[in-house]
Amino acid sequence: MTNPSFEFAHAITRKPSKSIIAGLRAENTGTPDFAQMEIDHANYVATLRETGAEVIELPALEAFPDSVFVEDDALCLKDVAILMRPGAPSRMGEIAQMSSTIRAQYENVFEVKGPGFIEGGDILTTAREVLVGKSARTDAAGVAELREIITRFGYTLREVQTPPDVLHFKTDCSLLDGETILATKRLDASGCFEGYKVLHTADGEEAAANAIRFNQFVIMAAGFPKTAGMLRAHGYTVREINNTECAKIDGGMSCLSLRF
Ligand code: CIR
Repeated sequence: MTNPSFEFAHAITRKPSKSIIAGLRAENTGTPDFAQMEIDHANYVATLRETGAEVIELPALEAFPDSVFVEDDALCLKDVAILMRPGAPSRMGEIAQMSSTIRAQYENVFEVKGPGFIEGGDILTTAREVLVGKSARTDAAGVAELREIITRFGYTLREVQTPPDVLHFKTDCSLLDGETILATKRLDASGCFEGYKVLHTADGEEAAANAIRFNQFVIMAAGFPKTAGMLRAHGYTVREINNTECAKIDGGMSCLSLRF
């Protein structure tokens, strides 16, 4: 019996474009080094493939600096996929570029048509529900439209709140297995994970929270040794990937793929 919240046969990624140096960011911490980013991205894709999954690698899109962050473009569930409606105006055009790939993989495809906004980074799918954090990119109308679509397929959506000044809900959390979540203390303190087992990122390592469980691996950004050690002590097989360049534009491990 597979667990669709972390056992995946497929992933979609998109190569970084040179324009990524103009990617959106909350604060300026330096220009991403494109050559390093290409190396990191190749490592990420190779790690996904190492699990046996098929990875569909899409070509770079120079017109969309943030298009490497494909997670924000769609929500891929077991039997239905939903194209998102990004709250960042510069990212809206990414959806049309993702649409045909999603439609080739799924029979049931829906689109969030608006007027609301919603980005995939604000959505955490667990074995029992779909958690959606309202944020500066995801509003109540966007959440309501997604709820209306996925309820028809038997999913339960629970609306929660992304912490203030945090880009996306999943900037601060990830799924580790069917019942276990890795989260920052600040997000867990909101009470949104009641009923789950929660492991906390180490103090000062909050940026480690954006990880992914992909088949046998927990894939996380390198440079967070206390959190990586804690996960290994809990029995997870951890793979660390350099994320210094994506981090300059607020991106992490989950943002770089769609998984299904
Ligand atoms: C943005 O601000 O949209 C990009 N620079 C980063 C997107 C990260 N995506 C994610 O957390 N799912």
